[in-house]
Amino acid sequence: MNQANRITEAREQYSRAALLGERALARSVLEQAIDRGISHADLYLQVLTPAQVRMGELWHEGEINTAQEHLATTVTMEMMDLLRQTMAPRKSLGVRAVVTPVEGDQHYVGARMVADLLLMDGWEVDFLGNGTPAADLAAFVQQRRADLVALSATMPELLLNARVAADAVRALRPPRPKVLLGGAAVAGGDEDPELLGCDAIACSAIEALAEARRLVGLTAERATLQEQLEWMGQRIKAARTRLRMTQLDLADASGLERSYISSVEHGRQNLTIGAVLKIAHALDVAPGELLAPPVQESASHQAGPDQGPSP
Ligand code: B12
Repeated sequence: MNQANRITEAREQYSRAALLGERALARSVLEQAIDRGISHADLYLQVLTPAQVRMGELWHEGEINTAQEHLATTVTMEMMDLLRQTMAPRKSLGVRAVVTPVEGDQHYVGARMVADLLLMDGWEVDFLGNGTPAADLAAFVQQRRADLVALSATMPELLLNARVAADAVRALRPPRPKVLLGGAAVAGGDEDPELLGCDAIACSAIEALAEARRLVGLTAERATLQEQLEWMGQRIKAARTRLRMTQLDLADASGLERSYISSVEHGRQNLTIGAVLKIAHALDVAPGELLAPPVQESASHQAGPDQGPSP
């Protein structure tokens, strides 16, 4: 069975277990997936996320009631607690993020996922499970000396609350934290960060990693798509050669064509998120590491030595 089929199987088994509230079964599905070489990032983005969306849809369609939905969501949060304990974070980046849903938004699973992906990427993270009033949030991030506040908004009608929170954070005395906004409400990519009072908007959890690093000065200015593809190609090639793999080896391990890998390494291929995840998994690196541009060390943020080669 190839890796894509293993992930599909894990997703289906996990959805069933979570819906039934079968914690032990859900846990064994995830443990088995890890034994089969599925990465934590894949489990988050390709198993837990779609399972969670499916459960919520069943609830919205009236197929399951609120109690069943809450049980399933609780199982997913518990499984994320377990996965967090077994993940191997990258070397510390020396930066701190506060991640929170916007006030009034009860959807917190996506925010928790972003928090965990940042943890995996080497951030210190404070996750606030519920939206916090703007003044309290600002006071908290100042006290924690956070470098970044990541706001998660699922419902467009709550974007005004994102603006209020962002304004409160941006009114803090310097050096104030940067504000990154994401979540389903802005996933279309049409929102203007300035209008929403934020420093940046990221359309997906994967994009969040590169954007978060950029905002706190761990990377260069916003890259063009072509630059980003070239950096990624160089990082992939460097990781592949470090593992003494040929392009064909990487193609086999990731389930992609060799010609595709060649285009990627030359910065000529606009990869899908699925392809990034497959390649990251085959190379055993965090997806964010492949997306991150070369690290520029600043006075306040010393990057770790494991950031990969600069092109
Ligand atoms: C599960 C669910 C619920 C659960 C939430 C459980 C929980 N505690 O989180 C419950 C049942 C409680 C719920 C309640 C409601 N829900 Co609901 N819910 C969903 C559902 C099905 C899935 C949400 C989810 O968990 N997704 C999984 C996570 C992992 O995905 P995600 O949130 O998108 O996060 C990813 C990215 O967006 C990104 N991301 C997330 N945050 C951030 C932050 C940053 C900084 C970045 C960069 C990226 C990022 O990374 C994540 C991982 O990939 C969605 C529909 C859907 N298909 O998405 C509706 C949905 C969001 N809900 C909806 C509604 C209407 C409601 C209710 C108002 C219903 C009601 N009448 O009571 C209430 C909530 C009211 C409120 N004040 O919040 C609507 C929203 C409509 C709209 N306005 O756009 C949706 C779209 C369903 C629909 N089609 O009608 N819901």
